[in-house]
Amino acid sequence: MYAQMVETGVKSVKSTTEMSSEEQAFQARIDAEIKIEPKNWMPEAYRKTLIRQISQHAHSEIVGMLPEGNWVTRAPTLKRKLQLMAKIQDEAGHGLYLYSAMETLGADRDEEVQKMHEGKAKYSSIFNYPTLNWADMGTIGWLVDGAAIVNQVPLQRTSYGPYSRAMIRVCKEESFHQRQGYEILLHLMREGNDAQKEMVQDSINRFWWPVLMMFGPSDAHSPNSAQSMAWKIKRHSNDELRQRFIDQTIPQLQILGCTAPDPDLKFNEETGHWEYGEIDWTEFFEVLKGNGPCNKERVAQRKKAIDEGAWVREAAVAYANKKQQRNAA
Ligand code: BYC
Repeated sequence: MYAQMVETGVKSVKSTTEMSSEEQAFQARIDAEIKIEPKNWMPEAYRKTLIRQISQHAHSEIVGMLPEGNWVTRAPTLKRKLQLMAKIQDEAGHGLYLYSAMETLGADRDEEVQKMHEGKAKYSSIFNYPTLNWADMGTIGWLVDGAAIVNQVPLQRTSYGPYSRAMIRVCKEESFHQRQGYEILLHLMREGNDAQKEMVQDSINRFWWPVLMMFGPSDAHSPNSAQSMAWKIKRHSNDELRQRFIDQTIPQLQILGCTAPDPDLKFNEETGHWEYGEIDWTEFFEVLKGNGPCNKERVAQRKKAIDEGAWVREAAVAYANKKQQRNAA
């Protein structure tokens, strides 16, 4: 067992006897489903794990605005443009709640953003793929936000209070995103011409596998899962959530009249689950290393936005200082 853990990079979890008395009391609080709040004592590794996960999550929301932002000027109707702009704005809001939750752990927002710009902190792999046609806006809402919901619904019960509360609000908005995406595709499939229907299938073909990768490496190769589940930061394993997503998505795919690009996809009557083919983990790890189709472009765009927005942040700070001085006088 230990040899297998070393081979796969899975980190081991401390047993109760290996824990200090403070750690035991902390774990007992978690086991009793009492939320951990910013002023409570917490193991340094718990704090670091949360900063890593919440910052990655926040970066994903912000970088996630870019592939959709690419289509605002080309949305086919005014209604679609308004919906898309509202969705992108929601993602910015999600990023802000999450950065705030991360700051309650003592992390500095600018430093964490800088780490992402230097390639030291990750954001979701899915946003390193290009958006090539209008149907991609539907597919992102339906599949990408759909996968995000499956991952985030259990995070509403995560053990850290501020993260859990941010997730409750985020999940409500994600449900609207998922439905608006599905509606775009349904409209194209029901009212569209052959070229528009082909555009939907092409979009699903390109996004299907990268969306399945959003749930992270398989359980046997997920170094952080065991400890994060013991601390109830994560409530389900990566593979469990991936399976849940596939099971709920295939019936929606069938209603659309489209197919998944997976010849091994089949329903197992005995288990009641859809079985799926092998995920290309080489591609996943290449994207994580910065070698996906759009990694460089996305990071460059974020750096440019931060640099060009510096004067706005400086002006806001100067105004706040001036107001404080006036109020004091
Ligand atoms: N992409 O041990 P593991 C959205 C990394 S955006 C990149 O399983 P963990 C939306 C992982 O970080 C959705 N990296 O890790 C926005 C770790 O590397 P480090 C974002 C990934 O943390 C706009 C290594 O691989 N959602 O909603 O236990 C428009 C080993 O993995 C990915 C979240 O961030 C990936 N896909 O589990 C539309 C949810 N997968 O950090 C939608 C919160 C794994 O050790 N995060 N890695 O260097 C989580 O639930 C967990 O962090 C994960 C990974 C399930 C993603």
